[in-house]
Amino acid sequence: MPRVFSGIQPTGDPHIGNYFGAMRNYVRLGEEYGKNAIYCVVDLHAPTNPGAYDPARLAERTFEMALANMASGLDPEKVIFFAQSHVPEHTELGWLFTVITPVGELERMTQYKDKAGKLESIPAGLLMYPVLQAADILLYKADTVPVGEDQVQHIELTREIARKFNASFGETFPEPKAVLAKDALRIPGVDGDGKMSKSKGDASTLGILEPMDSIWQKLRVAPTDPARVRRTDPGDPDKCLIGDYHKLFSDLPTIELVYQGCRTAGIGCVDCKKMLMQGVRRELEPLQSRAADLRADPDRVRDALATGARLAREIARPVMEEVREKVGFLKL
Ligand code: AQP
Repeated sequence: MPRVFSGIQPTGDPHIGNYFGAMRNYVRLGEEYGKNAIYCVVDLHAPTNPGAYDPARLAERTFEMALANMASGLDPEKVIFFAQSHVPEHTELGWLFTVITPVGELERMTQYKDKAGKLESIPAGLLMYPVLQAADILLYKADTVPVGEDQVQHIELTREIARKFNASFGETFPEPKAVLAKDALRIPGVDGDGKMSKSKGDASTLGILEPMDSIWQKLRVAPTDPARVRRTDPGDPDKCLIGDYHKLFSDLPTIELVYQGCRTAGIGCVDCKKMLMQGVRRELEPLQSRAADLRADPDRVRDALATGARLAREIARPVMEEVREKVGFLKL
């Protein structure tokens, strides 16, 4: 039976990269797959980000990430939605996968190299992250994984782990494929320094729950095409992150207007940013209003996660029974 799985880390406030790159696809596929769409706040992964992990804030961040997904349109009554640490089968399967995964494969992972390169002491968990991620997906025998482009290499490794497990212990897992949001492959940070990323901190991100005036303050000073020095210089909107953001937030006539205006110096960068802000408001204000409703009634979020964990375990338990038997554990 076709099944979707994806997870999001509670490592900070969800941003427009997470939203356009992944969260909107969760909602779309949820409509299609119903209870065969399984989504999870992957709180067991969060401590592998030493810079972004604070035990005093993990529970709150897990709650906030769940709330943000529900405010974005994820309906926990239609799909299965839970927190990873509430389903202990994830770690059990993850451990078994460490046994069949070569360390060399893990050391090749781009995200590992980026993150490990900034650390003096590298936790083993950072290296093992994609192994646990493979367990997250395969525990539900999911074959479809909506993610941003940065995760494609991890999904390829998941396929390899599935192949290896099947070859060693008999046909058990499907080889899942990544589903990308084609219009939002790798959204740049608002500071102009590479990919927008939670763990890079507030200066990189535009939060989907961030107040509008704070978003505007970041957009106001955001870098634009560096070749456009004066208002009268023509610019290249394809080399400008404001141009990229317009493609996410603005309607087609506005995109055509600002792209043409930029190329002919008919529109200044501040006006271009103000027009972008109209699209930002249109997209995020309703979402933020739903978030405020949920915050006023936090049990809606907690109850949804509790039900989700129960439903997830109903799928996970028999899969683990099958796995335990195949790998040869003593059955009592
Ligand atoms: N900038 C981005 N553009 C498009 N998609 C993105 N995603 C993240 N950043 C962008 C997608 O969001 C989903 C959830 O991400 P995650 O929380 O699992 O971790 P991540 O990919 O590592 O995202 P961050 O924001 O960069 O988090 P940190 O800093 O904690 O590592 C994923 O599907 C991801 O592809």
